[in-house]
Amino acid sequence: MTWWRFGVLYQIYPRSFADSDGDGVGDLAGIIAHLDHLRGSPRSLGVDGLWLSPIYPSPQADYGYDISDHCAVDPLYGDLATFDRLVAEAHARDLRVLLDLVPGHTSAEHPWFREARMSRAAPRREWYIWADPAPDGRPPNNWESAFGGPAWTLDEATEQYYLHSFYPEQPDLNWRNPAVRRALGEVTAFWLARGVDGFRVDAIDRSMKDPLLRDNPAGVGVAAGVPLSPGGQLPLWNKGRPETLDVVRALRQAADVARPGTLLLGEAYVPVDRLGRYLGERAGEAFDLAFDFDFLLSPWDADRLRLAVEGSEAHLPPHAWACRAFSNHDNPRHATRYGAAVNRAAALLLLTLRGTPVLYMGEEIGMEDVRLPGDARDRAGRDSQRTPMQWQDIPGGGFTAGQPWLPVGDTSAANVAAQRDDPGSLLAFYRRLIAERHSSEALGSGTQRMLDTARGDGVVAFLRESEGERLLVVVSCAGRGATVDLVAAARGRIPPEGRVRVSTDGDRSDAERVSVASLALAPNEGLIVEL
Ligand code: TEU
Repeated sequence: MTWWRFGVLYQIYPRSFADSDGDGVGDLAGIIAHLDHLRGSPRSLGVDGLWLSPIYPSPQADYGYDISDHCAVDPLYGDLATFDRLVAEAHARDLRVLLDLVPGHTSAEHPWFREARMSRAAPRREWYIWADPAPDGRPPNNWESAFGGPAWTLDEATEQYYLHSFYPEQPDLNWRNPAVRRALGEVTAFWLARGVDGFRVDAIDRSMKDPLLRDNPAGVGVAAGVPLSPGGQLPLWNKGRPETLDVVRALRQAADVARPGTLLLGEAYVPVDRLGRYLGERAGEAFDLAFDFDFLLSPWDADRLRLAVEGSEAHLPPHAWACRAFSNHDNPRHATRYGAAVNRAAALLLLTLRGTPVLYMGEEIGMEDVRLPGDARDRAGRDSQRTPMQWQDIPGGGFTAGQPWLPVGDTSAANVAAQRDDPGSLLAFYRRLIAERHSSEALGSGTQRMLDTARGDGVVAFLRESEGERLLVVVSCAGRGATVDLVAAARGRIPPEGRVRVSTDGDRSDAERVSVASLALAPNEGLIVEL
């Protein structure tokens, strides 16, 4: 089985992971110095791969998602030699490295766009998407940027609007132009030649737009889970277009030519029943994985989580494999959304489900969103979940010796140093779950079957089975104790008793025998039971 099916991925937001030179911003040398946290020592988490949010030269209007040079490292973070050292050090620990590939747009400062905006006849004009103003001078249509406001900005000099799905500083590339496909293919090859193992591919659902530039309708009466634009519009014509599969195929081909087996993990904010479009009809044709945002955006509610999990199992094409995270750099942290009381149960759920789990830096120590005193840095309001990694309980959190670019949260309990050697810590619990996942065939690759627990019980329960191993996972999402009959929920398919393998509840001992016909659960308890 491929490494990423068994594997656990870990997202690093480079600005905020570790600062080696005291400028208050994280950097590659800082990451290298902390690789042991991830893998390679007995106290490591034990993850299999890391994903770095963008490290390329950038004016930082969208903190690196506005790239001005795809084939270099921003001096804030280091240089190519340091990057090569990072890859070597990671590989020496058997830790894979994924970069963030941003195919949909560049920075407005990118030489391609500077050239494109020089004149209507500029050779690279058609690398971006231009349109004449409407007869009344307004934008060509009503499309909205994902961050709010019109998705069009007038270029005064050439008197045409350019399209930007995100900030005006991020003009959209024109993926209908073969030269753009080639250029991004070359970017992929550049980094694969430096040894990277794959890419997380940014905002793929925005890469294709209606060539007629038709107006979007208002999002009235649409199904829950379909994300609307900030102004309430249904992004029918500028997002999730069927032609997007061509873009993914082009990236796949470029990656395979440079290095077969490259992992491509796509980001598409679409309901899970539409993810298949990005995964192709056959394995190896498109993305290997695509984030399940129904899961990430679900509240801590048993019925909703069950639906999200079963939705992905049922809707993904048979060759595909789910990919789930509870937190990332774009959304409030789950410790804050759900409350710290459920951190362990959430970890147990994420790390026992069939599919590749992705951790967001800091969740393993229970980091929470940090409320900022005014002065936001990110215009889209995402600073709170991007604050520095908390290594130690000292000023600067062990992240920096200087002034951190964003304030450091409460480090009194949530810090790596305090938790690393404490067997009762959240960090130790994550380490344990990852180790279980690696050593258990049922958890790594076994089948999954949800038990039909009663609605309102507040319990998610499922079987993970492989030849010779049968595990029952039970997670209570209820803030009160509950007693459930899982034999009935399994329609009699399981024995009435089992043995505890892992529990979120310190009061239970490993190998304790429990009745699953009448299982008494503590509030927000999670359990792995061997049947
Ligand atoms: O995000 C894509 C995306 O759809 C975001 O608009 C997302 O919906 C929003 O941030 C949720 O708050 C990716 C990156 O993850 C994000 O950081 C970038 O800003 C964006 O693309 C543009 O590159």
